[in-house]
Amino acid sequence: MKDAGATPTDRTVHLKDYTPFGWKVDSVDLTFVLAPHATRVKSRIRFTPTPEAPAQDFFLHGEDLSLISAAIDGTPILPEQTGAGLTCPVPDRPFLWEAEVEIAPARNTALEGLYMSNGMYCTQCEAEGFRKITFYPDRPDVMSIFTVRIDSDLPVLLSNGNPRAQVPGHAIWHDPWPKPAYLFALVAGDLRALSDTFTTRSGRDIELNLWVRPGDEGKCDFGMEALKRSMDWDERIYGREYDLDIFNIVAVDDFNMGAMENKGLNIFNSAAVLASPETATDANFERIEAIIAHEYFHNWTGNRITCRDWFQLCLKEGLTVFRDAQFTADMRSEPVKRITDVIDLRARQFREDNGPLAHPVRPESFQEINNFYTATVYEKGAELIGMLKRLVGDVAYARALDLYFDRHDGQACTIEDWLKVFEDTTGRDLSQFKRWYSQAGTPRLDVTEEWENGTYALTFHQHTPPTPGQPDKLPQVIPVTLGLLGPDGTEVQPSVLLEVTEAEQRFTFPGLSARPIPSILRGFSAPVILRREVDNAERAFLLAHDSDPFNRWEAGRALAKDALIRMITDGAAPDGAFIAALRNVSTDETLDPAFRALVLALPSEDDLAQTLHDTGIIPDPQAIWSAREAMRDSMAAEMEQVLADLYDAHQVPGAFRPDADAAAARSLTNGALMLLSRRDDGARARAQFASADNMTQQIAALSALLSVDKADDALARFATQWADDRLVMDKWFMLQVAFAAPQNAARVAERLAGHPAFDRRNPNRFRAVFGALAGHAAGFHRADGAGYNLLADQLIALDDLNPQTTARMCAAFQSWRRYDADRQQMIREALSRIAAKPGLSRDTDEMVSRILEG
Ligand code: B3K
Ligand code: ZN
Repeated sequence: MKDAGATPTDRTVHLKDYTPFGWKVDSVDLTFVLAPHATRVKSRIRFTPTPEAPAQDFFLHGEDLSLISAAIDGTPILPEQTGAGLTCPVPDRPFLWEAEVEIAPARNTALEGLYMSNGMYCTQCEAEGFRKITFYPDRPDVMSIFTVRIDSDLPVLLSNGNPRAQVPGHAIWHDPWPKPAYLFALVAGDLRALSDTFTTRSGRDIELNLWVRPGDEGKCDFGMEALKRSMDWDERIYGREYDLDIFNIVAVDDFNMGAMENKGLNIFNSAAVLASPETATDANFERIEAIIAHEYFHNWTGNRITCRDWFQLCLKEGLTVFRDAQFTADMRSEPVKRITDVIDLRARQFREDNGPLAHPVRPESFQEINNFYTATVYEKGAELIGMLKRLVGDVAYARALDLYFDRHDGQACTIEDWLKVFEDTTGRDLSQFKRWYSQAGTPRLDVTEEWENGTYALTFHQHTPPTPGQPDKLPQVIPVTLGLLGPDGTEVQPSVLLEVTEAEQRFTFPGLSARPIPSILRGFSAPVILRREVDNAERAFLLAHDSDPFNRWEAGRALAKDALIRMITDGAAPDGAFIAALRNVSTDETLDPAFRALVLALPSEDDLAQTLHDTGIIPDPQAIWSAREAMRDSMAAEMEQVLADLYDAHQVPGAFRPDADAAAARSLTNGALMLLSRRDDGARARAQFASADNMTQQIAALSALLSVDKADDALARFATQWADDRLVMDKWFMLQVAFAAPQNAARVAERLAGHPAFDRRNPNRFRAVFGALAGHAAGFHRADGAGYNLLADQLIALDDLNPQTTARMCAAFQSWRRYDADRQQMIREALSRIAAKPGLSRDTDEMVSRILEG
């Protein structure tokens, strides 16, 4: 094995070094005797040499394990151990490996491997956590059949697959589907289930359980319904049926990310699955539905077909994000889903792609793979699938996917395998498309136009800026969906797909009676930055007339940005024409209220900072903050009556329902409430807070009161009402930082970190406070560096406990080179202070170095 003998702090793994493992694992039998400080794990693993693999030493990964005993074919052995694993001589024929190790789940605050959360045992093995449970070839291309016995007095004992025995004191689980170790899971605790059944289209009854801690039983209904909708959707749309007798989901309070797709035993951050009308917002419901779907869809895209190595992570993640987005679009509104996905893509992925952390969708090297579960791998990875589908068409896409499932079921695959099914299905050469996987950075697409004798021409010029380690880029294939509108707003050229493959390329449209107005990159058909000289009259025209909802929203967004940038750079007054255009859209009752709410929301501070930076201006976070405030004041003043009418007209009567229509109406009324509070001193918000019978309305009212600094009473009442609800209290922590005035944000975060209910060990709580600080651009970038210093202190303290969450949150500093010399200097000092911490984790070390050096 490549990393045999490497020390944990010095290992860069390269895609080009991939070599297959020299043994096949025929079966794995594990026995767990659970105890918080001394869990015993016995393993019996059958290995068979694979003669076709290159010769290599036998090496098993293992970290933080106390080896009690090991034997080969019953003969005790003394393997040679390093911090990364062990090695020993093995016979050149099939053999049985047996080992017993001891681990201490109660001391595992990293939340990777086997750990404890509120008295419950649970696991997180992706990417490389299984090696903290027992010695094993912990790599995704080693797939095997697992049988697991759990000995414990706890009432609920779960693992992957189907149950074989469940009696007081122990349980046995058998998973008939070969899987890599990263999909292993174990849960044990005093849990309650909401149970249900799903009948597959071939008529098999599947037992479904959503397991929660006592007290959370009332928050399971929505998750269960979402699961059944996901199972049905994957059968209908992708022809994929579930393949075990039972599907378990467990909610865990302490979890590093959203959820995990372990075979037959998905483990969820409780924030990503528990919901009731009283405790969860519309946004929470939508996110929960998407994550349940995402993890369920992994059963085929990830589990039945997995990744050969971790460089191929986007093979399962990009595809599964794409599938969950299709699902959400089907369940809710397709245009609204697309617009919100693009907002998120620009906020997180474009930021990553345009800074020191830029990396290809398929990275070529890493030190710590957990640092590559990024917006680029996930969200840009999903965009690549969307482009592929656009390029080959829906029918060919469906045929290619069928071939992928037929050809690769049970295998650990690569991006080459994935592209090959498209090539074989369509006959198309995808070698240029493949550059999307290897070239980092967001392509810039400059467009110029000509109009002569009834012919309209568009010339595209593509260029991708340098990124760390990649100074020069080749042209990529960019699918550009285009429509042309006539002067009266009718469509003279319905949507067509242009394939831009050259550095420069021209397309002509003859036979037009008048110069058309182009609607370019409809539906955001490629993840690029489109640049074109365009005036505000044309933007207003598209906002009023474009038949493509995405570009309609995009035109409004461009108007908003232009107005705000003029306020920031020239001290201009808020643009009356922009506000008039907003008034027209927001009162157009033919439009989806959710779409109107999106048009009313201003571009984020970070978006404006990046836009300024792209035009060569150093962004001043305080000036950006003030411009948005002033714009909101003007919107509220000039649209007061319109907003009041919207607020009244779209109230949703009756009991709370989390469906898309009701959520859309609430997003519009609550968007209006936010602005109206600037005019009525918070009167409406106070009334809504007092009468709210659901969290969406309560949080919207509280946020509106916070935004006008009138929330003291409401905050106190909220804290009393929800003191015992962890997830709701996370919102209480988060909102106070998010709505603090810029000069106060760091101070509020620091005060909250001293609150008795603050718990650094709980990632949700830590992120509630410090994720909110990092997201508060003007507060985080306060001129005296208080935001930087506080976050650095907190990350230094967290690193000993939880390297994964610490490393992730270092990304708050990634855009540092945009800012002025003083801020850059302060950020460099904050990062250097983190880097100098004795015993810094490999995770954090890699992130800080990349940010500083990239
Ligand atoms: N596959 C997991 C993420 C694992 C993250 C490991 N650091 C969740 C998901 O993408 O579905
Ligand atoms: Zn995933």
